[in-house]
Amino acid sequence: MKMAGAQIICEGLVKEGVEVIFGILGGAILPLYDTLPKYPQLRHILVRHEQGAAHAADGYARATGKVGVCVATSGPGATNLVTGIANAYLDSVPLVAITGQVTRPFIGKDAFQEIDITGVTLPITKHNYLVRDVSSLARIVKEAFHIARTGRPGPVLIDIPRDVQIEQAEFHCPSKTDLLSYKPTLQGHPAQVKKAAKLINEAQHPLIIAGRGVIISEAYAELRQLAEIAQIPVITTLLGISSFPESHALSYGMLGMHGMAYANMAVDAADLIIAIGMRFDDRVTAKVSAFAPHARVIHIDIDPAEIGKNVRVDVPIVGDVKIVLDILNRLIISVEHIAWVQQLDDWRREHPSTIIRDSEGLLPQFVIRKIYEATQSKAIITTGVGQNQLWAAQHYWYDKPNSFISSGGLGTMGFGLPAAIGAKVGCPDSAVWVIDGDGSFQMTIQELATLVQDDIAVKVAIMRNGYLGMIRQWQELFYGRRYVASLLSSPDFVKVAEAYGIPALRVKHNEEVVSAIEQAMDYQGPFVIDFMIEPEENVYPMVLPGAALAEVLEAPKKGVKTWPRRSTP
Ligand SMILES: Cc1ncc(C[n+]2csc(CCOP(=O)(O)OP(=O)(O)O)c2C)c(N)n1
Ligand SMILES: [Mg+2]
Repeated sequence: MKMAGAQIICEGLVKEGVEVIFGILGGAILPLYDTLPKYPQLRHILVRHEQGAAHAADGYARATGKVGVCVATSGPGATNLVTGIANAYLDSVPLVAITGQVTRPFIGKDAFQEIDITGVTLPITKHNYLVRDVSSLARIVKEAFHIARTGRPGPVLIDIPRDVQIEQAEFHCPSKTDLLSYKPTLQGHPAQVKKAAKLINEAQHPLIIAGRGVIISEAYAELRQLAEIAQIPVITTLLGISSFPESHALSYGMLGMHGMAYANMAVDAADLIIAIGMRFDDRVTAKVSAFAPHARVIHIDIDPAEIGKNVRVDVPIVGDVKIVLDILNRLIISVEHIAWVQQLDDWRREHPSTIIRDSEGLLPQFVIRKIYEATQSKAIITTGVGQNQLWAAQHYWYDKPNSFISSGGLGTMGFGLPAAIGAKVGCPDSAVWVIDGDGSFQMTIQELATLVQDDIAVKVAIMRNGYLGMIRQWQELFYGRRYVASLLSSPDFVKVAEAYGIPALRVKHNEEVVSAIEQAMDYQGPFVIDFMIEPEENVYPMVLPGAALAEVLEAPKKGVKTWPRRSTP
């Protein structure tokens, strides 16, 4: 049966199991929008800025494991997606971005709202297409989803001229996608897996570093099994948070620039690093030449390009984390590393890292801890970028798999709110909180309207310090406290929220925190809380740029109060 290109796109989306698309319309994508009412199974969520569409699709994809879909018109609509696409690219998030393009005869003529978006996004997409022939559209949509979700996931963009959306063709979709030059390796090489098992079985001080690959591969049980069989301590990257329950006795938190001191010390002392689905980002390794100086390194990753990129690797295993661990675990001998685990526990006692000092003023760490307690570690947390993000990583303890959604690779301010929209739409039964900065929040604040129009019950906790805080922290530490352009005014967020039709509270004192959180949770719809936190609070621990992981700066120790990190030990 013949159908218009726009209908072919919708048929393709339905076949791929798409349920939600985030977007904003415009002239070049009108034929697609005009067709949407024929497909009520495709829920469209109108955002207020295309960056919001891309981040919402990203949050949706991370929270559900499905492919997120965003749609924009040509020119400015397409370029507004760019930051969101780059964000998904760096964090390996499966996304399909559909953009309208000017009609084929106008391509290359600097037509109204013409931008070469496939050119622009070439380095930040896993693959992209400009569709010149309507008869290839069904195949391309299928391929795009296949590429986005398989192997190392990533964003794929399909740019579709308006006349291609209108032109008719037979709907012919191949039953299978077979791309000669694209065959991700899923099975780890058996000899390499054996070598890895031998190293693990011989190690005295083994340490697992879990990354987002564990979450993407849903290898929670396999990771836990490996850790438990051989009693191996587990630390995570920022994006690996919630790949392993943080209340587990073998969990030692996040490593890296703002990681736990004891996690960084463990890397320094380990004789074997088992790096799983992570990519040795510079925020993780700190000074590369001093990274894990006593350790052999096993690196399991689905992307061969990651092997040996930043850190020398003794046993590379290219494959899907879940499949590799499943085989590896069968070769691991059950042992206990009593002295080693004891050593980490001692370090954790001596360098608690998540202490919250007594303070008259409202501390962000305290607020986040209270959100953690109130939600009982069951919420999905998304974040802005900056201090708020690191406090959210450090002071909420993630037990629920895949419950921390944050912009790691690109570090995109403004990610939190739209990502939460996507997460809540994808997981309506989960509580979803954004822990945001006052600067980050203002970058995509307009998405409050999306919460209202589509009745999305996201709870927003703004850590208002009146600064671009992380930048101010760097100015304090490295630029002689010269706070050039980091002092940040903000509107009255309570009034702003109310203007959008969202109830909101301002919290200035410790005693008000719990009741405000409870009010937000009791309310059925979206809710905003403006927490007026101590303006010059810093994020610690911190590894200074250029320093080794083990040279970690800890929070000042005076008048501290410690919260027990976990029941055991
Ligand atoms: C889009 C974007 N622009 C600039 C930066 C650089 N940057 C990193 S953190 C930060 C400050 C963030 O301020 P805020 O959201 O208030 O968070 P805080 O650190 O105060 O918690 C800035 C400007 C960035 N990461 N992203
Ligand atoms: Mg701030």
